[in-house]
Amino acid sequence: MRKTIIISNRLPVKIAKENEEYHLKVSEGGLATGLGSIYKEGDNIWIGWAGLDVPKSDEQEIIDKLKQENLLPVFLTPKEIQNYYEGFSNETLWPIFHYMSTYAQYEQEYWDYYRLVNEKFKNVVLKIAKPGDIIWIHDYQLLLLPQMIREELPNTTIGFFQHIPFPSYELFRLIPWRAELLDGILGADLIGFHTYDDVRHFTSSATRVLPVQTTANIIHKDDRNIVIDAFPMGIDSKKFNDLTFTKEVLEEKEIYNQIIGDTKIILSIDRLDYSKGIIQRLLAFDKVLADNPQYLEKISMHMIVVPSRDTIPQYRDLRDDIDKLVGNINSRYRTSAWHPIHYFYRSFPIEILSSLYSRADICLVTPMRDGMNLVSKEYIASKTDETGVLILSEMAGASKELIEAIIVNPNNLGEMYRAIVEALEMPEEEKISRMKNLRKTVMKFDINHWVKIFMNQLEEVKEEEKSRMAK
Ligand code: GDG
Repeated sequence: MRKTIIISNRLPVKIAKENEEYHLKVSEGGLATGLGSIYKEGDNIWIGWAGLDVPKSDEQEIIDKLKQENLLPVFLTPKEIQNYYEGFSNETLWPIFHYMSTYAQYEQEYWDYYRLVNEKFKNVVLKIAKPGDIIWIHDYQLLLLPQMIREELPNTTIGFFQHIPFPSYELFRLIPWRAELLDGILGADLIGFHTYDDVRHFTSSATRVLPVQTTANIIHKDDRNIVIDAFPMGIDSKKFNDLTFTKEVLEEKEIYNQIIGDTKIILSIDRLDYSKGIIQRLLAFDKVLADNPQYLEKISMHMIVVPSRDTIPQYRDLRDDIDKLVGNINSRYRTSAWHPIHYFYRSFPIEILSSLYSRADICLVTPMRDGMNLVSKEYIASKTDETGVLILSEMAGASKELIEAIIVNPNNLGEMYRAIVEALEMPEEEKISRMKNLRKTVMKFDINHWVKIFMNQLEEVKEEEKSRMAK
């Protein structure tokens, strides 16, 4: 029987040790839910890092526990995590792929570990993969894996999807190991990105760096044809829609309303990351307060920043800069009864997110670069009353689909300022008309649709390739 293998850096599970025993909590995140229809079936399986350092003596216990959930772990040492994940993935690839080249580190040791860990993943895959299987690899931590598997199992069907942007050639060429990276990705039969711009950038880098030819969105390499295409990812829209009607969320919203009354809420939710444009967003909000005294005590920004990668210096600096700026703005404008910014540096349960999404008058999503950005879609799916305004950066992949949002350039403070004022003053009918259209898109093109079209196209591409080879 042919099976499907999903591979990503992290398994969709949280493992914690309590009272000498390991406990699992399977993730309810969008990707895990969407792929749940695949990896939970029959012999299908999801391979990834278990997310914690496991002593050798405990490995079998973890393997057995995960097996019940159709999950298979790759065990990584702290040194591997430090160099492959925090190092090459997050200090080399992440800044380059998000156009922040001055942050990039080019360390030979990072690269050596990146290759070694991709090999480690390959070895786990080879323990269970058979030639006819379908393999779907996710994201920038595993760029070498498609070709590593291809060399061992030439006829396997391999799909690859990258969740972050692919930069223009002028940025990508800065990486000393650019040819090896492209070679690695091109081991796949189908390569997916969120947008056509990413497809274009990838294809352009491949033709400039490697001896390959292209016809439309097909790259010809050696005797193989590889298809590159855009698959804009959706969310579990129904879940976000339905959550807003649950008792828990309605109660949360009620408590929140009692505290803030009819203050207009501008919502901002991100992981701590310099690609998310958090500082620029605060500066624009500061200008709105400075130039519009009529809004004082009438509007508040509710800002959640989820701690992330705080072992990396730029992330710690960013956290300190946010702390300072929020303190500065609050101390200048606050009154005893009102805070301009409610800032939280931690994560919240999804019910709290849902109550905030559905209550927020404006959602301000202004990344400097973002592959897609799911927060913008979660806000829309949660606006079941069909009001609310989304302000969205043109640098987020989501801006290609969510065209009824107010689209801004996050480098243009004046434009962001005007967008916030426009959203605050927007007539109710216009808000509703925009939100209705946005909701049509988000509810229809959800995560299940995304998984289905990627998997269907992967099978089609492989069939065509097989019949071409047979000729
Ligand atoms: C990468 C790409 C692409 C946030 N705060 C809390 C919380 N969240 C959840 C949100 C959302 C997720 O985190 C963030 O997703 P994004 O898409 O906005 O950003 P990245 O993490 O950078 O994701 C991105 C994505 O991959 C998918 O391809 O869109 O461009 O960078 O789902 O809801 N969740 C909970 N509590 C919080 O406080 N439970």
